[in-house]
Amino acid sequence: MQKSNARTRWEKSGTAWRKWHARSARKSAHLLGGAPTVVFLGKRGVGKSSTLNALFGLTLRSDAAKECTTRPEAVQVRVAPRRRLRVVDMPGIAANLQTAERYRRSYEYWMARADVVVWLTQADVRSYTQDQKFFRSYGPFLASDVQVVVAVSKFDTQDPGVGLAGAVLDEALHAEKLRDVREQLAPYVPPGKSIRLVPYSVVRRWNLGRLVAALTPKAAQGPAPQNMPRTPETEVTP
Ligand SMILES: Nc1nc2c(ncn2[C@@H]2O[C@H](COP(=O)(O)OP(=O)(O)OP(=O)(O)O)[C@@H](O)[C@H]2O)c(=O)[nH]1
Ligand SMILES: [Mg+2]
Repeated sequence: MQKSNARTRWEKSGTAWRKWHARSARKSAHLLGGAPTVVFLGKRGVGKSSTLNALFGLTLRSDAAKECTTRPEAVQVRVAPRRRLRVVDMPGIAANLQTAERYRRSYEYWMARADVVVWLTQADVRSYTQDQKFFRSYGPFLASDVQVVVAVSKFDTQDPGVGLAGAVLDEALHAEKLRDVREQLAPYVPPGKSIRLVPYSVVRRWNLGRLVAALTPKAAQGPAPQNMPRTPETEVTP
């Protein structure tokens, strides 16, 4: 019993140290003009890679049938003439028990380095257990100043009219869905952290502008830096 308490204390202090270390690294990266890091997370197949492709004209692999992204891919993208972000496409969580454990280190690594976490949950699913478990397990790796965006993907499956010219949007349905998502996730997001919800659809290209606008962290919304690399860069990471 005593041993397990000691172990828990050790694990907690390890988490605190990693968070402190990652926060210092983020601060120095910002001082050096580094791009803020935006990490895309969510269950398998919610549309992380497709969303990044649609938002930034990338060519990340996506798949309609089986688990697809197998390692994190970090890419520098331009969101305005002198504004760039480092977006990270993550392997989805909970495809099966083996991969859930294998990707643990990647989630910890990137949660600790994120300036903004974009959590995708898809509009046509009303079960949130895995989403809740994720925030409960990895929420402690989020620094206090990290912003959380909950992107409600595939909204066309919920309201087939979204994005179609002349279609009447079902505002009551949108509000009901967003209220449900917020109520289900809010208790599991670390205390004191607010979440911003953005519904959107890649296939209808609906609300993509609002999603991009939600990605720039408040701390980086001042004057744009002067020196920027000309081409997207990719990185190999855990
Ligand atoms: N109906 C609909 N389907 C979408 C939308 N966005 C993505 N999809 C589909 O969702 C499926 C999965 O997309 P991916 O981008 O591979 O999902 P992912 O979250 O990256 O999956 P993993 O890498 O396995 O974690 C593909 O068939 C996409 O075409 C959308 O807005 N609406
Ligand atoms: Mg993917």
